[in-house]
Amino acid sequence: MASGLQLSREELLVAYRRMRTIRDFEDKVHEEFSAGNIPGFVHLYAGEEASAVGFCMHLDDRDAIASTHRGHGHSIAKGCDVEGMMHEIYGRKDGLCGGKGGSMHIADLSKGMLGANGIVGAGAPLICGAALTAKTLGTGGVAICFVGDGGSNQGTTLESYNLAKVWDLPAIFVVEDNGYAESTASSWSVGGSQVDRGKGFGLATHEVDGFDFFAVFDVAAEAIERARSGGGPSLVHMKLARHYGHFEGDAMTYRAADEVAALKAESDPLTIFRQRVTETAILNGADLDEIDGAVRTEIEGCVASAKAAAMPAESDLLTDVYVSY
Ligand SMILES: Cc1ncc(C[n+]2csc(CCOP(=O)(O)OP(=O)(O)O)c2C)c(N)n1
Ligand SMILES: [Mg+2]
Repeated sequence: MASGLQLSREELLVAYRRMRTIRDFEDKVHEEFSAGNIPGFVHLYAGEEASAVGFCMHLDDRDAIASTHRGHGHSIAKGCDVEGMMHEIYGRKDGLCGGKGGSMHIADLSKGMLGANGIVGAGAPLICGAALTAKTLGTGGVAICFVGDGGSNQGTTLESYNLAKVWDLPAIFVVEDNGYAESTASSWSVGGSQVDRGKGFGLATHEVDGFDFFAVFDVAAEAIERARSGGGPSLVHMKLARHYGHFEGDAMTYRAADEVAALKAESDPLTIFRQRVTETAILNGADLDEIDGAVRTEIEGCVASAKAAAMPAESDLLTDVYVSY
């Protein structure tokens, strides 16, 4: 695929709409959670949109992704139904997973979205399985795991780097280094370099600016093309940042008082995207404003319909417990 800046007008609008949808979805969930309207435990992805969208723009339904506990952005980018996701987060019966998974277990196998995941480091082994399936069946599919800086220290992740190389899989590990694992700074907890870890296992590696959709899109194109054409696994490391706390309710005492404000002012992936496409006159501000308005209305509609939707019935308690063969 062409470099990000050579994308067609339509493709750029799709990319922006996906990033804007993630942002508004997360801002709305933040608002609704703070008001006490959402049950459970929620981790928001706002600020990290360029990663999910930069990669998933290259994928289709034969490709698989595995996500993390911070999974809404990956799910939206991979094409999960946004209204179904909102209903799921509200625990409604018609949610994407019947209201039984909630924020941390959103999945849609028909879209190749293997799931958000409450277990840190659990995604990497999953994509080895998905990539082995794609390779064995010759589907041409690739499998991508998004993993945090904290998850990158899990043995499961490092074992998966090895397995991906040994099996020569169409697999890509995307290390989303947002600077923290809960409240622990990655500068303190991650030994050595992420890229060197990948090299140590024989993976092709890339370092990319996680705030810049176009940079991510181009690196993703290269790694995905390598995987699709039988060139084996890759690791992509990027620095990025979350706009909210680790979880909703996090007082963020470990972050400097002005850290988030500075991030929003200087490193917001949506602002960077807008600057880039308007500077180069590929799109104009009005194109993007129109999307902003449409997405705002869409997300408000999702919340309204989620609030009006039915909860699962008592009789639903024992369904989906066992697989029927
Ligand atoms: C195996 C396991 N250990 C610990 C936890 C608790 N936990 C949940 S999120 C998290 C931090 C993960 O940090 P990172 O991988 O950097 O992802 P981020 O939250 O920054 O997106 C931890 C330790 C868990 N869910 N699973
Ligand atoms: Mg992190």
